[in-house]
Amino acid sequence: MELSKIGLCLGFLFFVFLHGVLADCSTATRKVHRYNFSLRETSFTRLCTTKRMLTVNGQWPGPKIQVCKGDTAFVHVHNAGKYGVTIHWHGVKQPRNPWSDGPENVTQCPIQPGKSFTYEVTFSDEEGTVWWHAHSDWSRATVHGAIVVLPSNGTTYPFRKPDAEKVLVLGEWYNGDLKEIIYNATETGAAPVESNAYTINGQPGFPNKCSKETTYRLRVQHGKTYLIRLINAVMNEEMFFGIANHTLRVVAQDGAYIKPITTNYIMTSPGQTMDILITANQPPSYYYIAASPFFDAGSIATYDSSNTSAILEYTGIFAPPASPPYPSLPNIRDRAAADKFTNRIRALASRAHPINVPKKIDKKLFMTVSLNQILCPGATCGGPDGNRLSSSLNNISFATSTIDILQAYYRSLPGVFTKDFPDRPPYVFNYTGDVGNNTLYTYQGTNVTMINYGAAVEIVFQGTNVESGEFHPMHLHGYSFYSVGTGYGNYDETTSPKTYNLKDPPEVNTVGLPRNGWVAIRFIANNPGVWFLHCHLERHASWGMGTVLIVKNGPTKETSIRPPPPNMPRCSN
Ligand SMILES: *[C@@H]1O[C@H](CO)[C@@H](O)[C@H](O)[C@H]1NC(C)=O
Ligand SMILES: *[C@@H]1O[C@H](CO)[C@@H](O)[C@H](O)[C@H]1NC(C)=O
Ligand SMILES: *[C@@H]1O[C@H](CO)[C@@H](O)[C@H](O)[C@H]1NC(C)=O
Ligand SMILES: *[C@@H]1O[C@H](CO)[C@@H](O)[C@H](O)[C@H]1NC(C)=O
Ligand SMILES: *[C@@H]1O[C@H](CO)[C@@H](O)[C@H](O)[C@H]1NC(C)=O
Ligand SMILES: *[C@@H]1O[C@H](CO)[C@@H](O)[C@H](O)[C@H]1NC(C)=O
Ligand SMILES: *[C@@H]1O[C@H](CO)[C@@H](O)[C@H](O)[C@H]1NC(C)=O
Ligand SMILES: *[C@@H]1O[C@H](CO)[C@@H](O)[C@H](O)[C@H]1NC(C)=O
Ligand SMILES: *[C@@H]1O[C@H](CO)[C@@H](O)[C@H](O)[C@H]1NC(C)=O
Ligand SMILES: *[C@@H]1O[C@H](CO)[C@@H](O)[C@H](O)[C@H]1NC(C)=O
Ligand SMILES: [Cu+2]
Repeated sequence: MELSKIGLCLGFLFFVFLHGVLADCSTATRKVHRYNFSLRETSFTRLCTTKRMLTVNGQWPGPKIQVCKGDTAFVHVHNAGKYGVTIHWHGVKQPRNPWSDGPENVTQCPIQPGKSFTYEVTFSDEEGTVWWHAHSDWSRATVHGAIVVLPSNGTTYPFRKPDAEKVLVLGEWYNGDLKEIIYNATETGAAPVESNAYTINGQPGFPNKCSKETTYRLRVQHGKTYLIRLINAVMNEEMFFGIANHTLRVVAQDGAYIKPITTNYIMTSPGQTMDILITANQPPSYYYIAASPFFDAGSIATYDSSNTSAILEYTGIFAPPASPPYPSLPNIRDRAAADKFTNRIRALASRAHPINVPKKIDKKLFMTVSLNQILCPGATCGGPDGNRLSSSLNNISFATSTIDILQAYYRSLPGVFTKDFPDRPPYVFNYTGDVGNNTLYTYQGTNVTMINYGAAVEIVFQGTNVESGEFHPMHLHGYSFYSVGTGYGNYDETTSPKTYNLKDPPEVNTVGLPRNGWVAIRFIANNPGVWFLHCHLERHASWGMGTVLIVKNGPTKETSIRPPPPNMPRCSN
C-alpha cells in the first residue's frame, strides 16, 4: 500500500475513534437491547462545591441508549440509592405498555432502595432523539440521559448522512441536595431555590466559577458535518442555544423530522429535543457553544440568569485564540426571539415521513393553565401573601395518589381517582386580563379524563394571568401530537381555529404554551393506557400543574393495554 493511502486509512481510523461515526442499522444484529442502570449516590464537584447526588452508573449525564427504529430495550434498574425512584422514557410512546412509562404513582409506585425493576421500552415510530429521566420528586436533575433512535434498516435520514453525531445535554447544577430543595419548598409553600449553574454535558463551562478547565469540548474536523442531538434536561427554564460563527440547521424535534430550519440560535424548552446539523466550515480554532435562559414569569419567581458554555474545538494545528468568539443569543426576556424560532417549525410531512392530522374532532378539551395559591391558616406560609404556591389545570391542582392510577384503573380499585376532570374551566373569566383574587385559589384533586379508543382529540391549553402569567412547556406521555395553532390572549372559538395549520404542523411531545396565550394540539387516541399530562417545568409540576388522560381499550387484544409485568414495584401502603 502506498504511504499516502496508509495515511488516509489511519486518518479515517483516527476519525472513527475520535468522532464516533454514526452507527448504521444495516449492520445492527440485535432488535432487542439490554441495559443495566445502577442508581447510586456519586460524588461530583462543580462550582468549587462537592456533593453526593443520585446518578445512573455514576455518570452525569447518564448512559446513552441507542436503538434502531422499532426496536425494544429492556432496562434493568437497580436502586442502590437512599429513596424510591422511577424512570420515564420521554418521547417513547410505549404502545399498549403504560406499565413501563414511569411517572411516580401515575403508572407505578417507586422502585424502593435495594429493589430492582426491568422496564420494557417499546419503540414504534419515533426516529431521531428522545431521552430518559427520573420521574419522581426532583431526581431528574441528575438522573437523565439520551436515547438515540436511528433510521431502520433500508431507510435513511431525510438529509445527507452526517459524518458523525454528538449528544449535548443541557442541564442544571444545584449546590444543594435536590431532595432537600423540593422538601423545603413543599414544607414552607415557597418557591424552590433556583439552580447555581446551567450545564452542557454536566459542565457549567466558562464563565462559571471553577469551571474553565473542565468545560466540555466538542471536537470537530474541518469540512465534516455533525449531527448534534440536543436534549433540554433543564428543570425550570427555557433555553436559547447557539454556536459562535456556525450556522445551525435544525432537522428534527422530539423524535420526528421537520422541514430544515437554518438559524443562528434556537429556543428549546425543558422536555424538548432538537436534532441540529452543523458543518465545521470555519477557520480551525475554538468557538464557544453557549446556552442562556429564556424566562418570562412575573416577579414571584426567581431564576438562574447565568449562561453555560462548551467549546467547539477543531482538530489540527492553529494558534489558540486569546478569547474564542461567543455566540450572540437573545436577551433573557426576549419573547419575540423565542416565538420567531418556534413559529418556523413545520413537520417534514414527506412521502417517507407522512403525517396524519385529525380534521374532525370527537373529543374537545379546553384547559386553563394557572399558577395559584392555597390559603395558609394564619398566613404563615412562605409563598406570596403568606400562602402556599400552587398550580392547576382547570382549577384542579393534581394531587398525587399513593397507589398508582394505572393499577387502580386496571384492577378497578376504588377511591384512588375520579373520572370527572372537567372538559372546560368551571368559571369563565378574562383569563389573560387583570384577574382579581377571586380566581387565585385552587383545590387539590385526583380527577382524570376518560377518552374512547380511537377518538380524535383536541386540547386547547389556555395560559392565564392568575398569580402570574408564564410560558409553560406542556408534555403528554404515551403520544406525540400535532401542535396546530397558537396565539396570544384568550382563545376564541370562532376566530382561533381559522388560524390553525392542519397541513404540516410539527409532531411533538412537548409544546410551548406562550405567556398569557393559548396553544391547540390534536392527536388520535390510539394508544390505550394511563397517560400523564403536565407542565415540564419541575416547580410547576410539583405544585400540581398536571392531570391524567385515560385512553380506554379498543375492541381487540391488539388495541388493549398489555397485562402488567410480574415484577411491578409494590406500593408501600
Ligand atoms: C438489512 O437489509 C438488507 C436488505 O434487505 C439485508 O440483506 C440485511 O441482512 C439487513 N440487515 C439486518 C441487520 O437485518
Ligand atoms: C447486567 O447485569 C447482569 C447481572 O449483574 C449481568 O449478568 C449482565 O451481563 C449485565 N448486562 C449488561 C448488558 O451489562
Ligand atoms: C432546607 O431548609 C433548611 C432549614 O431552613 C436549611 O438549613 C437548608 O439549607 C435548606 N436546604 C436547601 C438544600 O436549600
Ligand atoms: C467570528 O465572527 C465574528 C463576527 O462575525 C468575526 O468578527 C470573527 O472574525 C469570526 N471569527 C473567526 C475565527 O472566524
Ligand atoms: C449570556 O450570553 C448572552 C448572549 O451572548 C449575553 O448577552 C449575556 O450577557 C450573557 N450573560 C451572562 C450572565 O454571562
Ligand atoms: C407515592 O406513593 C407512595 C406510597 O406508595 C408514597 O409514599 C409517596 O409519597 C407517593 N408519592 C407522591 C409524590 O405522592
Ligand atoms: C374532583 O374530584 C373530587 C374527588 O376527588 C371531587 O370532590 C370534585 O368534585 C372533582 N372536581 C371536579 C371539578 O370534577
Ligand atoms: C381582557 O383583558 C385584556 C388585558 O387587560 C384586555 O385587553 C381585553 O380587552 C380583555 N378582554 C375582555 C373580553 O374583556
Ligand atoms: C389580593 O389579596 C391580597 C392578600 O390578601 C391583597 O394584598 C391584595 O390587595 C388583593 N388584591 C386584590 C386585587 O384584591
Ligand atoms: C377554584 O377553586 C377554588 C376552591 O374551590 C375557588 O375558591 C375558586 O373560585 C375557583 N377558581 C376558579 C377560577 O374557578
Ligand atoms: Cu408551567
